[in-house]
Amino acid sequence: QHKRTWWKEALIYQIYPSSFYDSNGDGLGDIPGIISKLDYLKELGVDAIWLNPHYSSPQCDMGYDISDYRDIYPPYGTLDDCFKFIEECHKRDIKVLFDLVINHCSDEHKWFKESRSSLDNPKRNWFMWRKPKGFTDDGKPIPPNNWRAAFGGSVWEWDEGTQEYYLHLFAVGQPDFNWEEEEVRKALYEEAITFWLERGVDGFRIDTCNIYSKNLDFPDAPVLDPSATYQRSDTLWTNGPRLMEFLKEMNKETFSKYDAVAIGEWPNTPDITKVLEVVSAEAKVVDMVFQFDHVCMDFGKVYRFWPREWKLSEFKGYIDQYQKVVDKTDGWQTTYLENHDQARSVSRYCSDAPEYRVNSGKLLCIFLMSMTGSTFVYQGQEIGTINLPMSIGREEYLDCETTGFWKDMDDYYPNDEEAHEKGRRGAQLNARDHGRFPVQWDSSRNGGFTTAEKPWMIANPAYTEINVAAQIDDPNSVLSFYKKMIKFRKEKKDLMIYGSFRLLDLENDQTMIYIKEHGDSQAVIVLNFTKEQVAFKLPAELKGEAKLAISNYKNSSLETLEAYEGRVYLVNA
Ligand code: TEU
Repeated sequence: QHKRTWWKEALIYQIYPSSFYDSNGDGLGDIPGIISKLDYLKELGVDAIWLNPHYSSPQCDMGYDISDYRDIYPPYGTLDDCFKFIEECHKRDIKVLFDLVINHCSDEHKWFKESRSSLDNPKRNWFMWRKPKGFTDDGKPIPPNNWRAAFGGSVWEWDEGTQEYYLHLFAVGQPDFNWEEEEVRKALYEEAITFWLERGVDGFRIDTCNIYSKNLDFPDAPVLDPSATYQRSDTLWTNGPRLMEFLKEMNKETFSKYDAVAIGEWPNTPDITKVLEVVSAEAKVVDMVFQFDHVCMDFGKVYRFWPREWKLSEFKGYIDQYQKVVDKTDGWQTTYLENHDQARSVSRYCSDAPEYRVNSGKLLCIFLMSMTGSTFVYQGQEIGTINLPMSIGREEYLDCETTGFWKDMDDYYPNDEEAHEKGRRGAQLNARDHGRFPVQWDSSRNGGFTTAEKPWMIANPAYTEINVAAQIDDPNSVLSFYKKMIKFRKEKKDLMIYGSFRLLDLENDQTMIYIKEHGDSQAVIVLNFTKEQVAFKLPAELKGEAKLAISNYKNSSLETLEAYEGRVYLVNA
């Protein structure tokens, strides 16, 4: 059913260039810094690297605002450094995936500058320009609809020069392309994709893959927050009418010609049949997608930072759905718990208290490495790093999503201390900043990330205890556990990577127990997501004797699971 390919079996490691390793002491990570750590990654068991945007950019959204697709952000290095990075990865048999950001570019990209220069510029239609809905009594333009941008304010930015609005679903500095124009699509395929495939890149992680096709009516969003001028609207921009057509065309014109892998970001699509249309091998849209339900379940329905309680059963329900994609069809799936847009998984799904965090990190590692599909690990996850502490000040949060949200709160709730407190708390739990601080290499100043006095963003003070140097030779560390599990996953790939998945305890809010199966062999995975001891019994219907293969505790009792204990039993394997 599933043709075996490198990307299905690959352990894909995500690198955020600004925070991985600083080789020249300017406080910002860089490409030579990444190259210097490739042996570390090889040793960990990494097969492919997904590199977050490293292109020329004014950095209003950490490189997701690209001003030249064919060049490098100078503080990260030169084009030659980048080619050397590709070469050094390939030398070690590590594949290279770049980030593909083509829903929007930077407002400093030459295409946008041309487009905004006049109403009759040949590139005017390359972006989404619209007339105002009208004017207020005192002559101010009214935007075409009430959509709130992902980073706050309206999605429409007024252009004085040409007296029209342009659309930016994200930051003001990230104008959306007009994908309706064939010329735009062709230019993007050429400059953003083929250019890099010609230079040896093995595939792409495709940013905001399901929002290229817009609903051109731009209907108003329902009012979720009566105090706000602009309303949450992301479900209105996803999965638009021409999306499949665009993606199939892109695949045909680019990836398929180079046998490159395409991994799409795919939020707002809980309906698994919709996901199947995209990842089915036959459909030739993309190879796999990142679904979002399990990383959004604690976000508020109105704002990300108005948090919600979540339950393990909810999490398991999503995972169960995702796993069905691979089980029942020719489609492929991804598993991830962290990336640069998310808080740290130990803090979020388990516990980062000093007495629990090591076992929490290992438990989540067992979970990840036993999921069918391709597995992603984000930098720092392999050492079980945790969120920034609750005590850090508001000024340390640099991400435009966090600061944009706070600005909206200041505008909409100027005197409401409770609303502000709720928002602050939400950011402490879930700001993207937690996914962006420097990697903790050792216990020296700033975690050994840079020789500069100050890194570009605050280092997590936890570096004194949680760091690579302290873990690398310790057989009981989270890092050693990752190495072991990554190896185990590959050795048992029929079960772990390709095996079928059956969840046994959907309703249980303490444990997650599932069986992986391939032919006669089985693996039983048992995870206790709580601080409590939990009674436990091996499932009765196994095909033979279950032997304990992996555990994050030295001594496991048959009837009880300890706090955050995780185990893998093998049957006939
Ligand atoms: O993210 C798009 C996305 O769907 C969201 O998860 C987004 O990160 C936001 O936090 C919603 O709450 C991608 C990138 O991963 C992100 O870093 C970029 O900021 C964004 O696209 C724009 O390019």
